Amino acid sequence: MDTRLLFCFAVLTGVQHGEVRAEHVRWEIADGGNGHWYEVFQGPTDSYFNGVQRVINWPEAQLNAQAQGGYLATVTSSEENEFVFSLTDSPSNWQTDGIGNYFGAWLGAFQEPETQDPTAGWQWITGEPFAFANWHPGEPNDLFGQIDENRIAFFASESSTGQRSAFWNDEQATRLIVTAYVVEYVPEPTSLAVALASLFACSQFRLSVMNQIGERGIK
Ligand SMILES: [Ca+2]
Ligand SMILES: [Ca+2]
Repeated sequence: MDTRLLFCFAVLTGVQHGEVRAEHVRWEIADGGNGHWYEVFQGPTDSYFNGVQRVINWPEAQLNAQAQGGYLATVTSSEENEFVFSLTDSPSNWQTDGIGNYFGAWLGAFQEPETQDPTAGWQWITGEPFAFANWHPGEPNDLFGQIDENRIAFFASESSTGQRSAFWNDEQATRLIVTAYVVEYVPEPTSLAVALASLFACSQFRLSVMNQIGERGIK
């Protein structure tokens, strides 16, 4: 078969390839969003620490996010925060330490290790400006100055914000209490354009084949 025909066949039958999976949720531009896709994951079924199943630390969560083709969600506005939190707002994505603290999903923020001021130097892993923050009352606190907490996860305190909230806590990167993480995906901007251009090329090719047939006549 002509390689161009093969290519056209591949394009026409393979447009679905690489499409975002159904469990992804898009923050629609029509709804004031950025058009990105988001997905909540939980830690491995066989991970277990201190009575909590599916625990995962921040570095592993980020590695998994990258393996999925995304990154831990970067939450750069109150609107994005509400949207991302809403995806995680179910008991299965939260764990308690048994003394009134509730730990939600990891987000894609970090602070250089050993930063003395718990509020200083926060960055998003994408390099987007860290201009918005939604700290829980009393956070970030490096656990009252005792531990270098340099990552961010959703957090709630039963006495003040209930069992789930859109507030953030600074948390140790390697701590095993968080069981969920949110992956953000930027859609491939060229995929649709490539498909459309390919379809146009295919239709042009088909026209030229038809013209050649017309010129030669069908025998
Ligand atoms: Ca983002
Ligand atoms: Ca903290």
